Amino acid sequence: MGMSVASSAEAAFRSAYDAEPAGLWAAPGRVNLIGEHTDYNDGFVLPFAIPQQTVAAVSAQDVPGWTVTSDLVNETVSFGTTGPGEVRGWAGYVAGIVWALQDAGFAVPPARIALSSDVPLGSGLSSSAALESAVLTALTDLGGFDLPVAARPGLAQRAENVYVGAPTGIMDQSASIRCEQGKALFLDCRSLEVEQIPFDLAAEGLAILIINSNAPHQHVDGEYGARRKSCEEGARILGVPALRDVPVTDLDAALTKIDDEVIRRRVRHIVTEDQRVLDTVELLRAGRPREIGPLLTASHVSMRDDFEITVDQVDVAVEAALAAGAYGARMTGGGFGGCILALIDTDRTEATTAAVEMAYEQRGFTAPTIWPATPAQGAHKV
Ligand code: GAF
Repeated sequence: MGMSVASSAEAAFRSAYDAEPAGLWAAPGRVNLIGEHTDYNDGFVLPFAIPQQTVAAVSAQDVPGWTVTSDLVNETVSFGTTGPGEVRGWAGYVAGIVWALQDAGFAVPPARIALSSDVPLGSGLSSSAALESAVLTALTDLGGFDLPVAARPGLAQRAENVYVGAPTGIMDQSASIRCEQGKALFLDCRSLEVEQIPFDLAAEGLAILIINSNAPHQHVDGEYGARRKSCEEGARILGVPALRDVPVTDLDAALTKIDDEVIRRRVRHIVTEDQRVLDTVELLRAGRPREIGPLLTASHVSMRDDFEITVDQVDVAVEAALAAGAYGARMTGGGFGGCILALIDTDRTEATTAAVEMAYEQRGFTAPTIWPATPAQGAHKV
């Protein structure tokens, strides 16, 4: 799979520019094992990179400016130095990376870029972070910049927040850039410290199944921003810098200080979710991966009832996977559609897949797409 995306990017480069690229840089999508909407609350997340990736084939050019093409859209876009928002659509993510690097003081070399990707778009698997991270890694290498890996996700996040204008946290770019093969990335979104948690499920006879609900994303941008505002309001009422600063042992007392019923539920999700991440990490460190199942499912219930970011299609997939014997299942990513993940015994792959497909058919939903996920490597030169 990896090589074919790289070959496609290379072929797209040749056909657009009639030349060979100087190099190929790959960056993966991700699933988040647990820790949803905690990143912008300075909390904890535990994503891992998936084998699906975006590859950028890139060469420096001697004329000023940047040209980018993608075999997904068959469109070529050229731009010079721009400010936030000036380049729109998919190319805006590329222009955003150039802008963020320049804004950080780097002299970005003029370049030609060709992109290819097999990260499903708009499914909550971070196709945009994969694109940003591939381009950032490529331009950083080509420019010979002294930009430590730990500082890169923040720069890509700035491209997304300020240039593209999406108020997202730092999880997705961190996952795409910092994940390692066979590991889940335990990230403290305040200190940006990471711990690579061994996550070799195959050795335990376990698998993570990704179930793409194929449900159309609805109102994602507005709802995401609204959740973020409610969390900030909760922190303000409680007098803490961020909801990460409310220990789960103080939760009941904290909730009595919040009059607004909706904000109370949003706060409860974040505070309990941070604790679930810590508990999951403990169990994985202790080599007890099956036991994380109930934490995954509790996370889903919290997203469904307290944070209110699920839709019927993802709830049905979770229920069907659990009924088929999954240890745990939850929606992963920003919400309002997208993917769920289920922790299962490997030999239950077909039965679980069939159960979810059947449940979708009975409800008259568009068929889901289901495949097993293995933790892959973060951004790198191919
Ligand atoms: C999206 C955002 F981009 C992330 O920053 C994160 O908030 C996630 O939703 C929810 O956990 O992927």
